[in-house]
Amino acid sequence: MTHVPENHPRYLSLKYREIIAEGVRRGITAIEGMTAHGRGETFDYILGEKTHDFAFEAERAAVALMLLSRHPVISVNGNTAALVPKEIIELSEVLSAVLEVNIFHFSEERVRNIKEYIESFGGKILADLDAELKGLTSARRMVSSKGILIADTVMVPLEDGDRCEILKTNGKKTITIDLNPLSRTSRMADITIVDNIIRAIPNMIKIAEELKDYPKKELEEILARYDNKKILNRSIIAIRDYLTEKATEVMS
Ligand code: PTJ
Repeated sequence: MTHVPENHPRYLSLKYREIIAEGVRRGITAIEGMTAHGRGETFDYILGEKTHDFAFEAERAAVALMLLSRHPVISVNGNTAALVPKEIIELSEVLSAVLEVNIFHFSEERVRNIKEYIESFGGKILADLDAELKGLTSARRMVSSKGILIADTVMVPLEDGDRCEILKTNGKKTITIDLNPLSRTSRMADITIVDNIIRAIPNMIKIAEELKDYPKKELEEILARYDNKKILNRSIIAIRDYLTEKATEVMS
C-alpha cells in the first residue's frame, strides 16, 4: 500500500482510496469498485464529509428494523469487505444478523477471497450460494438458502441498483447505505442511509448497543415515525445548501 502521511490535508480520503486499491490487488474488490468508490467520494464531498441528522435518523431506524427482524442479513460486496471488514462483523454480532457474500461482478475466486478475508478478522460469513432469487438475471440472484433466501430484512450497502426491487417483490424489507440519494437503490429501499459506510457502520454499532435492550414496542415506534421519502428529500436539500454555501464562500 502507498504510504499516506497522516498530516496530509486529505488524509482520510486518500487512506480509503488506498484501501480500495489494495482490495483490488488482493482480489476482494472488483476493478469497477474503484469507480463506484469515486462516485461515493464525490457525493461525500458535496455533503460536507460528515454524518447529517437525516443519516443518523436512518441509521437508528435501520438498527430498529434489524433488531425487530426474525432473520436479518447483511449483504457484503467487494467494496464493503475492503472498507469495513472488522466493523461489519461487529455490527452483525451485536444485531445477531447473518453476513452473506453477494457480488455483482461475479467470480468464484472473489467470493472465496471475500469469505477468507472476513474470516481472517474472526467473522462468520455465508458464501455457499446454493439458491436463486426469482426475477433477477444478474449474478446477485445467487444467494444462500440459509441467508438472503429466507431473510425478512436485507441490508444491501453500496448496491448497484438491480436488486432492491426484487428483494421487495420477494417480500423482504431493504436497507441501503448509499451516498447518492438519487440512485435507484436509494429510491427503492425501505430505509436509505445517505452516509459514508466508513461512518455509518460505526454509528450503527453504537446505536445497536443502545437499542438492543429496548422493548419491541419502542423499536416499533421508531419505525412508525420514520419516513424514507422525507429523509431522501432532506439529503438532496443538504447537498443544495452545501453547494450554495460554497458558492457564496468563493465570492468572499
Ligand atoms: O463487489 P461487487 O461485484 O458486488 O461490486 C460492487 C460495486 C460497488 C462495484 C457495485 O455494486 C456497483 O457497481 O455499484 P454502483 O452502481 O456504483 O453503486 C454503488 C453506490 O454506492 C453508488 O451510488 C455510490 O455513490 C455509493 N458509494 C460508493 N462508495 C460509498 C458509497 N456509499 C456509501 N459509502 C461509500 N464509501
